[in-house]
Amino acid sequence: MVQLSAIQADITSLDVDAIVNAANNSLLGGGGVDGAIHRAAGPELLAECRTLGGCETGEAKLTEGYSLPAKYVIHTVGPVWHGGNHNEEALLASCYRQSLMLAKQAGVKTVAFPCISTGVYHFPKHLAAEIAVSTVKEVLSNDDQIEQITFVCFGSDDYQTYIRLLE
Ligand code: AR6
Repeated sequence: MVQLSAIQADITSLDVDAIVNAANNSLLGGGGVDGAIHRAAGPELLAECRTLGGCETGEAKLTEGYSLPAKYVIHTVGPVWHGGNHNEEALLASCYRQSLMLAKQAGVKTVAFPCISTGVYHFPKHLAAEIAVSTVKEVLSNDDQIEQITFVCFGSDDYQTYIRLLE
């Protein structure tokens, strides 16, 4: 039975099997959590990302974690919020689904997610949290491999939202 929890933390500090990165289509780094992950993982991460040929929105790709405590980084590209009529909700759900699929293929037991798309990409935070929790629950309802999912919040508002949704 998978355990879901929320913490307020820097995702790069977490000692889990895989952390998820909220990347962009190039997979070549950026600001926000993406920048933090690349800084903490070191230049080898960018070198591996260069071999991947980018990533479609709603899809995910896996790399090593290099200097991170996490063994793997799962890079996923969330949708930019354009008002809600551009398939944003389904694309965000797809990020969580595809990331978990790669985690399962890699034999991962513990995964930490950031609040994908809720920074520079402006997805409404509460709606994003609802999609994150419901999609993860749905995907893992019949799974006996993944043991722990951590929703990593940078701000205390996100943290309070997740705590309430996980009650
Ligand atoms: N640990 C955990 N969460 C973090 C950290 C961290 N170290 N740093 C920021 N956050 P964003 P997006 C939170 O903008 O909206 C990049 O430039 C942040 O507070 O990082 O998916 C990429 O290259 C927010 O709640 O990602 C893309 O171009 C959440 O992470 C673009 O931003 C996501 O914010 C992706 O935008």
